[in-house]
Amino acid sequence: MRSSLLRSAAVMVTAGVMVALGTSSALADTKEGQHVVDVVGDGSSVHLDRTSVEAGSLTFKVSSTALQAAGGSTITMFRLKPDKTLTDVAKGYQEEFSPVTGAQGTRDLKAAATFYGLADVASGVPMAVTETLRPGTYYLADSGTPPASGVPSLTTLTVRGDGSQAGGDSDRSSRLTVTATRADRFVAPKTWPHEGTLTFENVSDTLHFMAIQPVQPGTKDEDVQAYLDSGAQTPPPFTVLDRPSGGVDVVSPDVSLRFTYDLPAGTYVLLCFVADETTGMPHAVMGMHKVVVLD
Ligand SMILES: [Cu+2]
Repeated sequence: MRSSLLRSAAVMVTAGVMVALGTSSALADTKEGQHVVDVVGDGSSVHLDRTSVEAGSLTFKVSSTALQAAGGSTITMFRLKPDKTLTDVAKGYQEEFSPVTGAQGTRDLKAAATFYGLADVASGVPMAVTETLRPGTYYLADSGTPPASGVPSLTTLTVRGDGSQAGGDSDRSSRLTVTATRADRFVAPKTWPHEGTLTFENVSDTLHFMAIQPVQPGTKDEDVQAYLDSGAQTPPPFTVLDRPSGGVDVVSPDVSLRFTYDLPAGTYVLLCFVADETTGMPHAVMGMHKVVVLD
């Protein structure tokens, strides 16, 4: 799900700049096997290397053929709640992106489905998500380049089993935790390793995501807030042109996942643009941003 003003602004400015990174060591150690699913987005659809997988702790290796300058991939995975339909999700999705109906959109999306990430990626900048999934039908979409009207196409993943494996854990350990809180804030350490695995947990009662956007060194949260408050349609003065972004896509309340990333060292800002369920105001404008330094 994508409604990031900053990201859109950055995309405009970086158009034509191609970012290519080497193979990530943090990502290269992902074990191959039945619990790994390759997920490739192209900006508007998702391709999986399998149609079904056994329940338990699963690692999704998420990559994209879309350049960051073209918007990259925004890959969402969800499961319908009981008695809900894909039409309910589509309705919430379309509402979410209008300032007028954003609040209703968040409420409808939360009621219709449980969201499990996955990740915001671009060509040359893969990420991985590890989480425990129970048996059921899951849907994946890439809204990196959303259609002018309608909703992105869906790819289905069947998670098999009787649930007995669902308690399995992964050997992928995380060194830091980012918490999306009930107060619509990110709680996270100020300094991170530039590559590794973090735990992202949503302990609030609404939807959140975590875009990781590069910013100029010295950028402060007050600078980010001032830009957001200004309503400017031009890129922020702290925009960075030559470093990739990434992020964890929409996560439902009480869902946690592990996120493996490899980004160039530097200063970044964490942002969430989900609409508040009452006012429709994007969480970032309400203060859900946090500047961190990756070293
Ligand atoms: Cu949020």
